[in-house]
Amino acid sequence: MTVRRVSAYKWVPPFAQGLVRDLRVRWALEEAGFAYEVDAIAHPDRLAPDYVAKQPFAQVPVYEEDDLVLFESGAIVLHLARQSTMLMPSDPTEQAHVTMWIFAALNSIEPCISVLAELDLFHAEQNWAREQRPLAEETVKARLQQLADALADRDYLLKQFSAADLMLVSVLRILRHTNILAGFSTLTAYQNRVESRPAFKRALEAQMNTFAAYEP
Ligand SMILES: N[C@@H](CCC(=O)N[C@@H](CS)C(=O)NCC(=O)O)C(=O)O
Repeated sequence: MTVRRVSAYKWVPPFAQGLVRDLRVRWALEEAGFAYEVDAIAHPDRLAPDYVAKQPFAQVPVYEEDDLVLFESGAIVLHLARQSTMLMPSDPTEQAHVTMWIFAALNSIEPCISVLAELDLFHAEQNWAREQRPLAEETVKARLQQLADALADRDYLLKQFSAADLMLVSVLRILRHTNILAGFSTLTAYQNRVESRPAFKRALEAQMNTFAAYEP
């Protein structure tokens, strides 16, 4: 039987709980119905040589599937999507579209959202961050408007839920410390629709349970 393992932190501060990127992998595994084990590491242990040998940037998640070792949540979710029609349809055109939207989420949307989140969550007291914030917020809003226009009145990016929605909503969640998404009713309805999936709830609960079980 295939053994699947995901690395995750034993604990992170509340601002990061529910956002750590192992959530994307847990969610994909839940959607696919694949059982998995969690390799919970203390934050400093990401720097240990045996961990860096698996994840050269000292981050979570690492995904292990028998002898295969993968890092990068996008690559891991795509790998899982190739194994389950719950995540990616079998039609080649639709598969190409899932891949395209995963890249769009990670490469065209996440970067500007991450800039804003880093200003707000790590540097809010710095003058340089206060100066940069208006432009950072404007950039995010412009990109979200383009996304809302592209999504239009569709329930999902493709005809049905796919790994593309999983990744896009995982990225939109990074804005939860702001009220920016509330300005885009199409996107909040979309996020609520995707997050109401039982597989998402199970994945989120599993990540949060790891933190709750932590004893320093
Ligand atoms: N591009 C990577 C990013 C992974 C990442 O940023 N992981 C964070 C947690 S969400 C991390 O472990 N950062 C190291 C740290 O906390 O210092 C991916 O999508 O897998």
